[in-house]
Amino acid sequence: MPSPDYSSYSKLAVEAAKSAGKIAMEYYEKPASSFLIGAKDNPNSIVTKADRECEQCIRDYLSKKAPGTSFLGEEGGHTGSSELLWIIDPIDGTTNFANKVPLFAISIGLAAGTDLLAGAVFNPATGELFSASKGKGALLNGKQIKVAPKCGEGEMIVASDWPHEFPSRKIVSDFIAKQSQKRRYVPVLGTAALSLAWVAAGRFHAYCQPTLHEWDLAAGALLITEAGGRMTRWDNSAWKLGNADTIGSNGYFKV
Ligand code: LIP
Repeated sequence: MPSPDYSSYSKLAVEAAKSAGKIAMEYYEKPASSFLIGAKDNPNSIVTKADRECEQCIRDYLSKKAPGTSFLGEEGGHTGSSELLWIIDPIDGTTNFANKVPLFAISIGLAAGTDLLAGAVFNPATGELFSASKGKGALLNGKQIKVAPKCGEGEMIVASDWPHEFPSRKIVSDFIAKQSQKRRYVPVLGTAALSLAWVAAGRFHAYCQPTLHEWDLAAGALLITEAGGRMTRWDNSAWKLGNADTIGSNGYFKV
């Protein structure tokens, strides 16, 4: 039996991400003081007017085009009762965004339970748009992408990222200290969604973060598996949506 085609959903995610991207870029051109709202539950986790407007724009678009679906958004939480769930990070990398660093992304994934079906990650500052649907591969601006081929341990580029919480940063600083002694490079972009997309595009061999939320990674995880890579937990066991400790790789990385 042919597997179901979810590409119409990934097209919806792409359109929603593009609309939100226009809003994000209007704010990006302005002084941050005009759109910064402040810190959320943690002093390192900030929110802006752009985050809230982008999420609303995405919710409005998708509820019109895919009526009856549910939402889980970083800013608006969980709404709806359908199993078909849009998982939204309206601006992943908000600190970069607010500081005019052009590394941030709108991330929209679609899941049924823990099954990832479709998604898009869009960086409106560079125009790079990654998309995927289950069983159909992953694309960057319409062209197929693949994870990086196997290479020597010492040639690997292994990215990581700083959680908002200080205690979890200790895990990452220990990790970066170790990895930096045996890998070619250990980048930190400041956006999980984009880092996962970059693994899918073969720019990094792995991305490792111990405390991610569903909205940081739903779309990026699908991009990686559809680009031929693998998602695991930090102990190398199988990863599923809902696990915070996350490694997205080309399939040849172990902590
Ligand atoms: C952040 C990510 C960052 C990750 C943080 C956080 P935000 O998302 O982009 O890369 O390390 O844990 O989730 O708050 O900018 O949307």
